[in-house]
This record gives sequence, C-alpha cells and structure tokens, in this order.
Amino acid sequence: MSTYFIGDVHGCYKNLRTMLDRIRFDPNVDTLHLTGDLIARGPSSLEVLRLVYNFHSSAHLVLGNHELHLLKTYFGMDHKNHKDYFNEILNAPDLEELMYWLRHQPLLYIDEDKKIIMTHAGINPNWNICAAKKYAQEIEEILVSDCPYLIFKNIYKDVSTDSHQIQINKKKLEQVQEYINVFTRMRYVYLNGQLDFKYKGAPKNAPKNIYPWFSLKKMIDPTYNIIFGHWAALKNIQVPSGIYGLDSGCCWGGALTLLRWENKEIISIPCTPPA
Ligand SMILES: [Mn+2]
Repeated sequence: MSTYFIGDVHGCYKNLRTMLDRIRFDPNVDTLHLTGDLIARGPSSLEVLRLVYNFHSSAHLVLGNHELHLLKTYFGMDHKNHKDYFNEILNAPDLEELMYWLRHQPLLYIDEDKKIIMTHAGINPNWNICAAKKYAQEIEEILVSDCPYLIFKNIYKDVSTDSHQIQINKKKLEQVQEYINVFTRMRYVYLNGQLDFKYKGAPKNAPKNIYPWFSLKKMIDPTYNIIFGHWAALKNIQVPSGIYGLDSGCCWGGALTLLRWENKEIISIPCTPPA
C-alpha cells in the first residue's frame, strides 16, 4: 500500500505506463497523486486522461494551467492549438464524461494526516492554509456551477468581461483570476506576494526583486509538506526541505519523476525528446 506523487505527465502516456509498471502500481491498494498538466505537449493526452479517470478514487489530481486551457477550449472560449493535441480529446465519444470529471477536480489537495499540500504551481507565500482553502474553493465552486465558463471570461486577461452577462461581479472574477494564477502559473513572486510573469529563466539569473515562490518565508504552517509541478526548468535547483517540485520536463525529453511518500524515494524515468 503505497502513496505516490507524480509530476506533469503532459500527454506522455507511454512514459506514464512505464512508470506505473515499474512501481507495480495497483489501484486496489495504492494511490496515485498527480500534480496537474496531465495533458498537452505530448502525443497521447486522451489516453492519459482516460487512464487516470479509470483509476477512480485511487487517483487524486489537481488542475494545471493546461487542464484549464482544455476546459476553456471545450467551452468554446479559446482557439484550438494543434500542438496541444486537444482535437483528439474534443472529438472523443467520452468527451462529456471526461470534461464533467475534469471540472470537478480541485485546484488544491490536502492530506491532513500526512501533512501534504499539493497544487500545480505552488502556494503564495503570503497565504495561510485557511486562505488557500478558501481561494481554491472559490474557483472550484464556479467550475462545478451551471456557468463554469465564467471563470474563463477573464482567464489570462485576454477576453473582456461583459458585466451584463455574468452573475458574479467583475471584481470578484478578477480576484478569482489571481487565485488561478497562483495555483496554476506562479513561479516568481515579489516580496509582497504579487506574481511576476515576465521572467521565466533560472533563479540564479533572476532580477533582484523577484524570488521563486518556495524560497520566501511562508505563512503556511511549516509542518505541511508542499508538492508541486509546473516548473520543469528548475531541474537540479535546490528547494527547501519539505517542498517537492516533481515536474522534470517529461514532454521535452527530460524525465518523468515520481515520489513514493512512505520512504521519500524519488524514481525518474528518462523520456524521449519530441520528434
Ligand atoms: Mn503547468
């Protein structure tokens, strides 16, 4: 009976299968936690979604920016990007079932017994656990509501909000957008907790006034461990103890990384670079 955490799979179904075979994953006794971005970039997003979906309660995932992009596309609010291999999903006979399942997945996963927090990108250093739960819940409530598309009106600030059509006020939507950015896109933050999206390089060359979110003193109770994905470029950069960045750039020919919680064993399998 093992508890596994795995980084961003990004449609690399074969690599995921290789990993699950290697650890002899048994959904009847083991649990698999995924840091989000199961899809896009790699060739087999639909297979990855179906596999995880069929694990039912043995799998726990948090939504990444690419799941939100897929949902946004599904709701007709984004252009399909052929590189994301979304067409196969959007034309699948089980599309409705998969999208219903996906929009009922959380942005934040917490295991109180093991003291583990998992999100796709991380936790804003200025948030305590109550704030993080409240903000995730606000996003999740809209996603499972009758008008989940509202959340995408503002997403990435590229669609103007029509205040006549929405039941949630514009200010609220903007706040929710900020929370989404923290949970799914954050890398660098200013000391006041504001996010920076301009710089995407390695921490050693970062401008002096921004910091990797995990390097700052956090409001979150330090007894919690934090597990995240999203930041493949981190590679061998040291993160503080109790924080685990599991995205190792599987879809770019890096590796797929898994953590077995019980003994903190890290297992990496090399992945083939895209053709
Ligand atoms: Mn991501």
